[in-house]
Amino acid sequence: MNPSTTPASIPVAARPFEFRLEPRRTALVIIDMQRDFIEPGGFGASLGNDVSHLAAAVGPTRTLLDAWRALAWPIVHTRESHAPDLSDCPPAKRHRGSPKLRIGDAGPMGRLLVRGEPGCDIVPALAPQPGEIVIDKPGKGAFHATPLGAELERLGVRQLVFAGVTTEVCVQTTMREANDRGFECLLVEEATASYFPAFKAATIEMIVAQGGIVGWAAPLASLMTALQPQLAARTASAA
Ligand code: C5J
Repeated sequence: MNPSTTPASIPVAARPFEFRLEPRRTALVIIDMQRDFIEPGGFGASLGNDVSHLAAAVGPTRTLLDAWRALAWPIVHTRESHAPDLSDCPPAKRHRGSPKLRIGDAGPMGRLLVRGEPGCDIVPALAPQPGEIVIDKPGKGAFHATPLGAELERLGVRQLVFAGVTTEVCVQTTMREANDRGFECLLVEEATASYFPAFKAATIEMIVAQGGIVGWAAPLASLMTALQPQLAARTASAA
């Protein structure tokens, strides 16, 4: 699509009311789609979770990723991860509870949540491509102790479309951080998942309650329908 004919905003049917997506100023933020959360033998499983609940979010997230890549709009991937010496892992985080394995312990996919280990990688279907931003975050929120805010400012981004896991932990924490920093945030419902389906549902309700106190939520189909003219124009201009 000729940039001069790109609309200033694209209406997306969402809750609690229409989200007006601003082309090129909206980044896709994919939270922690790492093997350590999604596959058996990782950090999520070490906490006693049924990791099979998270697989459902991979396909819808890939649909979003393909769309953002086709449109050449900004893409951010995050990884909850720690330095090999665990210097960025607060003892209060590492020693919480009584998991089978703790952060930094060796499991079947390497040391849990440690950068460079196989389990810390993003699942192959969603692997970052050159030019996409990858944020390693020691906390649950992606703004805490990371360059994410500076990267988004550099790109002139003011809206964030969210996918990833888990809905009520790192996705929600990051949405709340972003909301407090003045970003408009849209969560794509099928592209997020929790080990506890009831927590996912409750989180979506919390986000959209009180007139969108944290942001908006929309089904994947709403967003893809809204983006269709942009995607068709891209395909036509590439042909
Ligand atoms: C958790 C995350 N659940 N990515 N991390 O510990 O949500």
